[in-house]
Amino acid sequence: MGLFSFFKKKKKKEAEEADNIQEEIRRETAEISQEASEASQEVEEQQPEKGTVQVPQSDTEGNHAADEKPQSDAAIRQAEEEKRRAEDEKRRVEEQRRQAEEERRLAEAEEEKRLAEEERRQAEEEKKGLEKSLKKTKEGVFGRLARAIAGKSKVDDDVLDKLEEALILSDVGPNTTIQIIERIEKRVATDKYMNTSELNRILKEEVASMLAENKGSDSGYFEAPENGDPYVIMVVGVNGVGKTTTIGKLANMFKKQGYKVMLGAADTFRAAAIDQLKIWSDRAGVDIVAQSMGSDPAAVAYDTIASAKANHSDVVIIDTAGRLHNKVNLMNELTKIKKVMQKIVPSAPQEILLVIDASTGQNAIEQTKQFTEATDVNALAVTKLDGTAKGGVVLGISNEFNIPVKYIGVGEKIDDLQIFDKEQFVDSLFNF
Ligand SMILES: Nc1nc2c(ncn2[C@@H]2O[C@H](COP(=O)(O)OP(=O)(O)OP(=O)(O)O)[C@@H](O)[C@H]2O)c(=O)[nH]1
Ligand SMILES: [Mg+2]
Repeated sequence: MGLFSFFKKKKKKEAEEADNIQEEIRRETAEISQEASEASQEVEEQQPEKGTVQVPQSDTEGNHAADEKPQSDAAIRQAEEEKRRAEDEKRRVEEQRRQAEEERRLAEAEEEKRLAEEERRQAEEEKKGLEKSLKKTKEGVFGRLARAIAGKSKVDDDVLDKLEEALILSDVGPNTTIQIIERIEKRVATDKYMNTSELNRILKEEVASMLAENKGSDSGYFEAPENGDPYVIMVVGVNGVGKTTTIGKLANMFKKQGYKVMLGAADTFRAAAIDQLKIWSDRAGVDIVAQSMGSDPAAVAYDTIASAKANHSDVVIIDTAGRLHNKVNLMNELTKIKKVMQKIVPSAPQEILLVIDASTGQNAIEQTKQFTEATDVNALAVTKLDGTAKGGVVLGISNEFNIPVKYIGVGEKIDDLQIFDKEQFVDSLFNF
């Protein structure tokens, strides 16, 4: 569920309110109709029965009748007047209802337009941010490639060699580079007259379709459990990759989407790590559960989940330490954290998010291998794309692992996190 779902929830509430108003108007109309029909019944009762002639029965009675007649005429007139008024009122209320309905329809259309516009603007801003953060990758390597192939009339072996070199240098990784080159070779073979200016279009198409084949790299959002339990994200990764920063950015993003977020400071190795997460929780305006330095990370995780459940939080994000000396230690620690969380929320953690630093290039791929062997990582966040020329590593990771790259970090600020969009990424990367 994303931003759009949040707005949809808001719209649903507004529609319910509008329905209540409509119901009130409908009730009012029904009451007035009832009054009108009572009034017209009264008029009918006052009127002499059709076909009967009223004959005065005696002189005295005749005198009486003469006295009563103007009274009954007045009553008829009054009843008729009442009926007219009731009918006028009914018309007025009906007109009001029609207008309210019309206004509601217009407001709905307006809101939909505003939402679409907002989404478009956001997408545009993200694309600009992404292009800016990929600047180094593009200038460093693909820029060199662009210069090398400029002026060449067709895509020949020399051009393909330079492309291969560029992909390797931008840390796409050997396996993915080979796949891309093979695809381009096929295209060149079928389309003999392809020129170099078409190369970036072809690259975009081929890389996008290569990534699309990896079904593991879809989706950016999450589904909260149906039973009201929180969705728990356990964040893992080696020292300094940007775990805590990414947690702060995620907390901010989820909060903005209307979710209730709680953070757990289960990196208890350093006092500074706890303080750092506290600062992010303040910035994002979300709750945090922390204990003192050196306390058991599993106990902190347990407290966080218990507190999140009691407070009806939607999302819990658990920070973990990056400095465990070996794989066995790491695995034991993470398993222990998982087990205690499951005592409260059996499906927790629904997400184990591995954070990797793009600027470490092939090391990031190696870390992904190691962590996926040690734990059930099911989502990836690639950080620091803004400061590196090794942005190509995202392509390699997205292509070679069956785990979706969900988020990318494009700066140190709270808003510098994007939901990874393969197509948009490829489009920005090969836009030279
Ligand atoms: N430029 C840039 N810097 C980032 C990004 N994400 C994190 N950083 C920086 O990377 C450094 C380390 O980030 P942390 O969030 O502390 O990393 P960590 O993984 O929690 O580190 P440990 O707790 O020591 O294991 C900080 O200086 C962050 O500001 C990013 O997307 N872009
Ligand atoms: Mg940290």
